[in-house]
Amino acid sequence: MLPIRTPVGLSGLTAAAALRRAPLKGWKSVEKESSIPHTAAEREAQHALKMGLPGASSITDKSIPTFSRGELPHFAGILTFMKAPYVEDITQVGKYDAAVVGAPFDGGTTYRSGARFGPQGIRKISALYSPYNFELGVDLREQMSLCDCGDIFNIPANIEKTFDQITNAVGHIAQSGAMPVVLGGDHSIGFPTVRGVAACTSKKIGIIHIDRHLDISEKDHDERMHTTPFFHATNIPNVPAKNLVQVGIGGWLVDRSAFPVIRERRPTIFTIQDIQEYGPEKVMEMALDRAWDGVDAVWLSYDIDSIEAAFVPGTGTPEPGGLLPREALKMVSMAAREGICGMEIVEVSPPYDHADITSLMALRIVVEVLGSLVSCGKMGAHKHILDREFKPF
Ligand SMILES: [Mn+2]
Repeated sequence: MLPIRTPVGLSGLTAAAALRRAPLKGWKSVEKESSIPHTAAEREAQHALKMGLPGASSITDKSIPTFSRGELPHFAGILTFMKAPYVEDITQVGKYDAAVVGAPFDGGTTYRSGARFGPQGIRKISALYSPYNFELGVDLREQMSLCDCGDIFNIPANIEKTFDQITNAVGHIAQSGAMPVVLGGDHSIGFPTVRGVAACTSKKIGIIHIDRHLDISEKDHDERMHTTPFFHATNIPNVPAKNLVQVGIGGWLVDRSAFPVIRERRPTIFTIQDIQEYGPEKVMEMALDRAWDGVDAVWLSYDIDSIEAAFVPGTGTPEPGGLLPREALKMVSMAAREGICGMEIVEVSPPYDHADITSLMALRIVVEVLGSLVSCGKMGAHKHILDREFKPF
């Protein structure tokens, strides 16, 4: 057992002594860890032995089975998101606090495709992680229940049929009470996902949209491509445009044809320069104020290309000069602390990725949101908005 260092006052100490005795956050995390149970981990280990048979007699650790089942080894296994249980029978999804679902669609892409492999890429690298986070002091396995629903059956060459499939899937999950976590897919899915959640409630929904691009044109190439989701999302009666907050915008791929719409609908737009000037925390405070103004829930739409292109090469429309990973993690964590009714992570394109770094960043965004929801007691807080029966398209 390591000794727990208690915080001390800094007055009367030399600078060097004060530094040595400063109450570092690491020790707070060490203390907090002792309050998290091991119940679910032990249950999983028992299950692994039962399903995978006891390990060879030469192995001292008797929790190791012959066939890998559950979390370990991290490089083994059939991959669901973080090896969460696969919910094959989708009528059972409501038993979980949050449900990951893949929307492997890149028919809305206007430059590099490949986002149809986004869910597979994110699931693959998700095998790396344990469910515990040191800084947040949370263990997702112990403190919430997560499942993986597999993927939505999208129609590769048909945007509109795919939109209906996505709305039906997200609406089904949302109505069950499980919080939808959608792995894209390109950003065209940002309209049908919100449409699914909005159909489960009479209440209003705001959107925090983190991206380098505005994605608010009515059409692109004559279709509802990945440059258009927020035009169509803010056409939904209970998704007001004034509660659309777009963060991280800038660069050379902002479509001028969208500006009449922007001037009319007046979403809030924070550029990267705003983030440089005010800092990510102040910007997120302002963003949350506007997104939550007069609504009952907020959806988080995260485009991985919002992050500096050097960190996320595996994406469809890279744009240098974006967020730093620490800024991105800080901002999604702040958004989650207020509670969200669901989220999507989009535009991860594994064919353009290197060493899984883009998929890893996307995974990190998702688990940062889940961890922050748990640590602030907001997991499941959105359920009060569910007051309308979802009618599938
Ligand atoms: Mn984008």
